[in-house]
Amino acid sequence: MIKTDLIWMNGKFVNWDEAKVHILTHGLHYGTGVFEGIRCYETKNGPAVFRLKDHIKRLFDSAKVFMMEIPFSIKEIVEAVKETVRVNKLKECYIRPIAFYGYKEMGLNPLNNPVDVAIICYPWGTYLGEEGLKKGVRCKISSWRRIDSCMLPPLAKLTANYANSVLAKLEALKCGYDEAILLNLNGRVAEGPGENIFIVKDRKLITPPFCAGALPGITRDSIITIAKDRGVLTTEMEILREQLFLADEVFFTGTAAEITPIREIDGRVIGNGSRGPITEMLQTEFFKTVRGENKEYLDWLDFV
Ligand code: PPE
Repeated sequence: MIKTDLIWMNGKFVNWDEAKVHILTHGLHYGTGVFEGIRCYETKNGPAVFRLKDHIKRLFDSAKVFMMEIPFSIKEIVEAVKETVRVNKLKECYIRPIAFYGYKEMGLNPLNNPVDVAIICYPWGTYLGEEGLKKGVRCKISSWRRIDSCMLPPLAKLTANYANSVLAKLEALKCGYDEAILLNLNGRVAEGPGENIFIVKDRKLITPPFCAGALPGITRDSIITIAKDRGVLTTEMEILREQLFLADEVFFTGTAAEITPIREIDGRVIGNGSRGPITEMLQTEFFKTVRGENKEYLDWLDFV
């Protein structure tokens, strides 16, 4: 990973190498953290963070599920994110805000422990490779099922949830694939380990609803809006495994993954076996949007 200079920790900047926590940090032992993934892109008018307020609102929503009181306001965290990008003199970067129950007492009850908050910015290129972005990636339907809301809350970005994602990712990689696709407990398509998923069938988009175990993705929402404005409608509907195989196009959306086409799933070639035309159009429009070249969505950008 590429280091930057300063990390924001509990309201102060510390040097990258000094951004440490105690070994008894509650979140380390029990997964009691919440986080976000945000990207900042270079535009003609300087670096701009994409949908920053929406990401920070989601961070606070995730915290609510853990009964975690973040000791800063949404506004303070929004400003702190921009300040962290600024002090590190970054033009483009990935931004990782995290809040977690810290060190004081051991045991499952986290409520007596402090809540620590940090914001880290660093350059992060393509999530599934430059080639993946252009030609598509190969996916395996995981033998792990997406966490169900009766066990862990898939709508919240809790660090604990990512144990499920890591298991799916490991399995896919060890089997020679680029990425996993997770089904939910009912065997319907949920999402990728770190991405939402869409299929294209007869020029229409379908994506799983939140109750299928899909994170309320901000890229997902952006793509639904951009597609609609270009006459491509999205239905939020349960997706069966075989609908993936029979789709004209399939793609992932996510802050890290951006818009990544899927060209093969469990040995079945999807569509023409490469990036499909609607995926390509949406990818192009998405990249124009985040770089401030689509005037209609300028209010999604927070200039640093
Ligand atoms: N589902 C999951 C499970 C998920 O983690 C992400 C983001 C999404 C969907 C897409 O959400 P959004 O970024 O709001 O469009 N995953 C973050 C972490 C990835 C990682 O490997 O770390 C991200 O993309 O930042």
